Amino acid sequence: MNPSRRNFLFSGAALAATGALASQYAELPPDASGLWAPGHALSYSAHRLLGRHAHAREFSPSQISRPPYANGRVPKDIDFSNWQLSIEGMVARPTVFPLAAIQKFPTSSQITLLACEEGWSYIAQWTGPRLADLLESVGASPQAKYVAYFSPQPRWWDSVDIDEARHPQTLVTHSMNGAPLLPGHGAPLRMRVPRQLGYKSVKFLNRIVVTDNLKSFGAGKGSFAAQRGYAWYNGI
Ligand SMILES: Nc1nc2c(c(=O)[nH]1)N[C@H]1C(S)=C(S)[C@@H](COP(=O)(O)O)O[C@H]1N2
Ligand SMILES: [Mo]
Repeated sequence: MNPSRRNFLFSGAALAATGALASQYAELPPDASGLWAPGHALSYSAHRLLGRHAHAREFSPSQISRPPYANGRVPKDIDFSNWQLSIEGMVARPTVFPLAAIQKFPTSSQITLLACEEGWSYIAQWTGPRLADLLESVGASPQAKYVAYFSPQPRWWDSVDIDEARHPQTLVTHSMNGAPLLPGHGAPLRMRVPRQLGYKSVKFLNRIVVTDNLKSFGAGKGSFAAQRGYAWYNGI
C-alpha cells in the first residue's frame, strides 16, 4: 500500500465514510463479521473506491528473482495426469477444459511481485490467458458478483469479486519466467491475482465457479484463509 493510501485509510474522514463507501461500492466483503470486520470492510471499500481499475506494479526482466522463492512443497496426494480445468456456475456453457485447451488461449504476460502474508516475496514473470477471456468464452452471466476457485487441496481455495476477476492482470497462468510452471509453483495451472497477497494466487487450479453469493462455499467467508482470520480482500 502506498503512503497516501495509508493516510487516507486512517484519516477520520475515511473512517466516517466507511459505511457509505461499503454500501455504495461493493457491499461488504464476505468476511465482514467478527473481530476484524471494521478493518476488512474499510480496506476493501477504500481500495475499491481508489483503485478498482488500478494496476499492480510491473517490473523489468532484470528484476526477476533468481532463483524464485518456492514456498510450497509439491503435494504428494495430487494426481497431475490428464489435468482439467472446470468452469461452472453462472455461465451459459459450463465447460471442462483439458490443459491443452487452456494452453491454446491467447496469453498475457506480466512481471509482478508475489508477496506472502508472512513477509517474504519474489518477482517473476507470469504468463497465461486472462481470467476475463476464459469467463467470456463460457458466457459468464452479467449478474455474477464473485468468482471462486479451487485446487484439489481442501484448504486451498479462494475467491475474488467480479472486478478483480475481470481485471486485465488476473491470469490463469501456465508459465513462469518463460518456461512451464514448476510443480512447486503450482503446475500445471495457477490463478495469479497480482493486486492481492500471495494466498489469493491458488496453485494447482482445477475448478472455477462463477457465482453471485459466496455463502454456500465452505464457511461462507470466501476462502479458507478468511476462515482462519486473514482478510478475504488483501490488496498490496
Ligand atoms: N494450492 C495451493 N495454493 C497456494 C498455496 C498452497 O499451499 N497450495 N500457498 C499460498 C501461499 S500462502 C502463498 S504465499 C503462495 C506461495 O507461492 P509460491 O509457492 O510460488 O512461492 O501460494 C499460495 N497458493
Ligand atoms: Mo503465503
